[in-house]
Amino acid sequence: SVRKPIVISTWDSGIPVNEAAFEVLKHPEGKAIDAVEQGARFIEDQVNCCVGLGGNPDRDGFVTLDASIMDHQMNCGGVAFLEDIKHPISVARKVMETTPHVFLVGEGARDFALKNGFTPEPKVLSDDAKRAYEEWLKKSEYKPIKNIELEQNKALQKGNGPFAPQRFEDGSFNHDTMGLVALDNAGNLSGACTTSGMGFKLRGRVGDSPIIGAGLYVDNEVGAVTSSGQGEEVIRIAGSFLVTEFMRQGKSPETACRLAVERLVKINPKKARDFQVGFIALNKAGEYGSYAVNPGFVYSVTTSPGNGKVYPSKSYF
Ligand code: SD4
Repeated sequence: SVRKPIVISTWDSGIPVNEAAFEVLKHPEGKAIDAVEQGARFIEDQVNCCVGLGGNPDRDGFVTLDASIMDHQMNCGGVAFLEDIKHPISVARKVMETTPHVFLVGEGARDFALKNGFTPEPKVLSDDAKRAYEEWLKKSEYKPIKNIELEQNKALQKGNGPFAPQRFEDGSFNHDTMGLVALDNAGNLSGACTTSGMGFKLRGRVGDSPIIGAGLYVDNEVGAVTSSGQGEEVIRIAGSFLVTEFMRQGKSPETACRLAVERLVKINPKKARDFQVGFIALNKAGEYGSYAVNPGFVYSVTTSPGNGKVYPSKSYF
């Protein structure tokens, strides 16, 4: 039997995101595409290290946002390098629904947003981001850390928080892109992915999150996949598409994620010890799974309002 509706999302910060998605899915006619947009909007409204305008800036001190969305009919939209617009996921959806295009970036994406009624926000860093940036400037080293410490994850594995992306005293940071995929009552899949990208990145850098097939992919015949972690590594293997294709070949969601991770590690096993990538996957039957390169990745699963649970991901190392 098909387990639906269901929403799964990256990290423990996915718990309240899934709840927001279930505001849509609790209605029998609620659509997965609306659910994932609402979930993404929820976290774009929060101040945290890695999603939305409160996120960590690039190395020049500017917050630039990336997002993508995809529905059950292969419609998709993305925005990248978008500045001072609060809800990139909704701009991505507008691109998907109202233009002949899939992907808008930078100034053009911003102009498009303004023309479509989005209002520009003041260009100020959140207090947390300002502190992190000032700390980072002392060394100015681009050195993403892999993920949260295992001790902290032990608390997460019990499902008791902290339900927000983490930012560390020394300005280092955790990968906390929000990716979520959902299966609605009608049996349709959709997904969304939103991020401020890797903190202290080069200006203009775009990761996997807004790229269809890399940070997000949905094939309504098969399943839906999203990723978090070092985007460059995910782009290299067209990660979310690859996981989807493994599911098409009959692999379970977890096995499909594992095979993609193995593909990544094989490229350079030594280097792979030093970065994190995690995939989460949901299939048409509502079965789900995940796999990460390194320990520390967790994801959130919700099947009815209030029952969200955080699961630790298995990992290659
Ligand atoms: C990126 N995948 O831009 C994102 C980063 C991430 O929390 O997961 N950040 O590469």
